[in-house]
Amino acid sequence: MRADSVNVQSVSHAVTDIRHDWQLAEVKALFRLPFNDLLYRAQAVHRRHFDANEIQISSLLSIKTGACSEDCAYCPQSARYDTAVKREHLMPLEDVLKAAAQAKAQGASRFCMGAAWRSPKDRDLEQVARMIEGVSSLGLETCVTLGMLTDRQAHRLKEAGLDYYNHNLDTSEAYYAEIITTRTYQDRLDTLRRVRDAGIHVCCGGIVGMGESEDDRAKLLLELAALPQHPESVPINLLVQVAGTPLAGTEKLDPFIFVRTIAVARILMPASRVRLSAGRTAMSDEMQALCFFAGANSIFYGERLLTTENPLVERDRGLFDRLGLRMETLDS
Ligand code: SAM
Ligand code: DTB
Ligand code: SF4
Repeated sequence: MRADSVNVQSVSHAVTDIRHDWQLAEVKALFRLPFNDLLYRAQAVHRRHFDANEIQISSLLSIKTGACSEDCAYCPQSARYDTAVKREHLMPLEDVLKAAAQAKAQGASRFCMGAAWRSPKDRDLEQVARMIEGVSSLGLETCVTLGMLTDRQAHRLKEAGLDYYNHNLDTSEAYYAEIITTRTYQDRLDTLRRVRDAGIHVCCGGIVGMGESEDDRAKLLLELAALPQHPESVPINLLVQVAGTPLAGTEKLDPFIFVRTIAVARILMPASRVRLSAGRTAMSDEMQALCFFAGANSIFYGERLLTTENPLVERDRGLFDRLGLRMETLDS
């Protein structure tokens, strides 16, 4: 189902369980529930709002790679770190459309284009606008992630027909300063407001496994749930540790804490698509199944995320078959 159509099942419950006033103590209490109780609760919320066996599928393409001026400590595309990522200029339109057509043929319903920019230049934005128009005309939903935007740029993207803008808060405000120094949390919130005001759907989440505390994870989710409107899509990324980045070698997160994070996101943002995002190559099939049970109902699909690996399409199809999951189609 498209995000802009009405989810009939959710209507009667929307008034009761969509909240923007969650308190830190409540969120921490959710994180600390016995695992079975937490998952049972998340699954119940999930079923009130969604078909529990349907997964939304997006494919990613890095349309401009590497040489980014920002210092995000997790990111292989920052110019400040010596990683194996090769710099590539903005991709030609035809190449983007070829990749989008392939993603559609493989079953994706949304195509997400990412650029390693602090913020786009107006000249570049016009090229991205052509890409959005082209991808839309293939019958795919469109998403872009280009960094910080001005009001005018957000409106320009809307005019080009953009469906979703991805811009993550990444972590709690307190921990953010340990991870990124070249822009502020408030910068991120400002862009999110501009995207929302321009009438574009918001895709906003974060990364766990960066050495943050339980408090930071709770505060990230609290921050997302306190937005005036919950993001339609909430990506929960498990840090992909890339050699050369400052976060390479960070202690691995207990997988059950990752699943708990998905479950708490589902409870706090009942009608949002919770996306099991980066990090799936390091997860067992069983762990991914637990994430789906905890309320994740979208993934990135295709063998690459932006610069790092993602499970092969055949493997994901096999997993969906084994779990009886269906891929969302735009007319379903
Ligand atoms: N440059 C733009 C920006 O930062 O908003 C858009 C692209 S950026 C790569 C998109 C998101 O990818 C980041 O906000 C971050 O959440 C996620 N990401 C980047 N590197 C990651 C990694 N190593 N592991 C997990 N998520 C990562
Ligand atoms: C999101 O939250 N995760 C995606 C997407 N939004 C753009 C990106 C993950 C990137 C992982 C590291 C890489 O492949 O470069
Ligand atoms: Fe640049 Fe985005 Fe990577 Fe930060 S996350 S270094 S802004 S590409």
